[in-house]
Amino acid sequence: MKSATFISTDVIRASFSAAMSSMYRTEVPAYGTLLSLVAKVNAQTLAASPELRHRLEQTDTLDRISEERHGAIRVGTPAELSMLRRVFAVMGMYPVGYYDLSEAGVPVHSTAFRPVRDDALKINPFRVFTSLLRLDLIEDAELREEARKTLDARQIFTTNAVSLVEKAESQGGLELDDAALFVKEMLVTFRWHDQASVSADLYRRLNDAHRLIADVVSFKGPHINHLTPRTLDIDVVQELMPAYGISPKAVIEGPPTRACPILLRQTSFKALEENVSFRNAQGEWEAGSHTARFGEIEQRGIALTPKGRALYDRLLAESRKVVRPAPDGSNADAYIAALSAAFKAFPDDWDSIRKQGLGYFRYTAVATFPHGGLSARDASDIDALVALGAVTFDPIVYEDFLPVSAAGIFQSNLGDNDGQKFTASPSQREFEADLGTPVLDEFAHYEGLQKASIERCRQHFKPVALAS
Ligand code: OOG
Ligand code: NI
Repeated sequence: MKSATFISTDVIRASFSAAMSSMYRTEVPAYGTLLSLVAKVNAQTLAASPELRHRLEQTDTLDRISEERHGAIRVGTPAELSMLRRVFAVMGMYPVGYYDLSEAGVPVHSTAFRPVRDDALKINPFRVFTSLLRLDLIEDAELREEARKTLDARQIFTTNAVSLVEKAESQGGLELDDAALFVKEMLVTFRWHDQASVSADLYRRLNDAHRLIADVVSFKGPHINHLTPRTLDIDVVQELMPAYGISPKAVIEGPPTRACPILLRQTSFKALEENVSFRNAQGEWEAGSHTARFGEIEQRGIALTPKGRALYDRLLAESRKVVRPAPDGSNADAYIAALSAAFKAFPDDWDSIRKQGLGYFRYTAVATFPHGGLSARDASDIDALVALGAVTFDPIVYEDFLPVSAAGIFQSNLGDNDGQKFTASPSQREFEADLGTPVLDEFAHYEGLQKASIERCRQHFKPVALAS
């Protein structure tokens, strides 16, 4: 019997990412503009910094940059979330991290589906920030039930998509034709619907409870709400956006501008007001509008250790105590000044970040370094190897998200008067039960990558240690 040739999950993901990008470019033309702007700035940044280009080449991470984007969707039920987990697994994407947004007044909790292995990230790092609506946070019991009924009645996956997921699971992969069909069928789930599945009246009531509830409940599917390209210099893109006809939110989320980028910096343009129709009591379509889809860009920096992350969280909180960024941007300059002042306490050179254990690094043995030049003790001590120039180190890129930034991005799309408060109630266990699996702990994962690279260096210089 001829054995099946399965298409690699990385190839399916790359193909899906490209298909989503081209769909979103048609749906939201400003996204296309943003892509060209980011490509231009990235090319300029690389041309101006041969050192950066060299490090990206050395770590085999240059090519992925132009392919790199993340998207976001919001679903309404545990069944939708757990089916998504199975869908993303077909593309080699797994849930990493738990984000509680209720703390920030947004009634969802989330994870990020993304490739995990290094080689998979290099081929295509596409990720999807996925939020589950917290119906339990809707106070009005009647509205909550109406929302639940509406959600339970919809099917966001095509019949073909579901059978292909089942097929991939039972055979252990998909062959070429099935993989192509899978990508096509899955696009249907993420596309935009300009006809709401609820009445204008229910939409209004959901919207009054929270804009996001209306966004999740009122449509046939969880339209992709943004796709975010990665830039190598977010300050330049932010400054150039207006000249390209795009008006960005007033402040960049995350850490301030630094010589050594940490974690993640993001900025977005406001959600578009789009025409949507609702059925009225007579069954006729009525014109209305909905705002959901927006544009975002991001710059990624080093993944921080729990110690580095605690420092980051503390400094961010400190600066927000001084100035809280107003949604209308009126105090943007004061916020940026307070942020920069607070972050003076975060070392801004790779060596200090490394020595103080604030960030994760990948260590590489310098192949040409003579083994004979090392004592056995030095050969097994990573700090000694670094000091002697026998080993180099590169920051491990943060591949995940930040809840405060995510909340800022959510908020910038909710308008100024959507300050509804929800009781902060992280419930990772419930989320994982709904998802059908635990999420991967991001810190443990980065730690593992760093450790493995240290072990490779030790192995490389082991002959010395054994010889003496
Ligand atoms: C997701 C917002 C979070 C990010 O980059 O932090 C996000 C959403 O609006 O659904 O995408
Ligand atoms: Ni985003």
